[in-house]
Amino acid sequence: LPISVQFDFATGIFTPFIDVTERRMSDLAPMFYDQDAVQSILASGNRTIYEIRYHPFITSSSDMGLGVTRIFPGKVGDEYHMTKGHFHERLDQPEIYFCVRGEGYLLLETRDGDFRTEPWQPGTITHIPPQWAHRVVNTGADTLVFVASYHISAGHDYEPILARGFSQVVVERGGVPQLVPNPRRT
Ligand code: PAN
Ligand code: ZN
Repeated sequence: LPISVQFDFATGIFTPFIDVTERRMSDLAPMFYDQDAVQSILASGNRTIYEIRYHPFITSSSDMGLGVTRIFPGKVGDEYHMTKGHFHERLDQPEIYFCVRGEGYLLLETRDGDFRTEPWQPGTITHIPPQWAHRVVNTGADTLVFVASYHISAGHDYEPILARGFSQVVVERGGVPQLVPNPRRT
């Protein structure tokens, strides 16, 4: 049967949801380049960087999932809050991301090192082709909210990002967001 959920633009939360996952500083610790900043944040608490609400819409083994992610504003050192980022395990699986609130960047990279950035603002919808890793960075003072639609069998491969990160990181320099080469790769 058809299923509807109700999305609240003010909060970025839809109901009913099936699952909610919180990603805290400790979960993302290896992803940020400034490890001294990570340690000093962890010493005073383990804040939530982002959270995801899911509805897998499982009506068959070949179905779509919905995920809404809220990335809270903030920086680790000078690097903005961001998602971990991942490849899909299945090589044939794309995804649609829809920014509904906040501002930032979507970072995209292939295993061959082809790197792209998409500036994001409310209303930006990006198609993520298969075999492009994807990460969202919140450069604003507000919570960044985006809707994701993907195939439930796509799978998540975090390992390459954990090991090397993306080609570039998004940092605040002179009070404004800038993309710079990832210090973890130099
Ligand atoms: C999204 C992401 C979600 C959290 O639902 O899983 O935004 O980001 P990370 O998984 O990188 O922590 C998606 O891309 N699903 O495929
Ligand atoms: Zn994905």
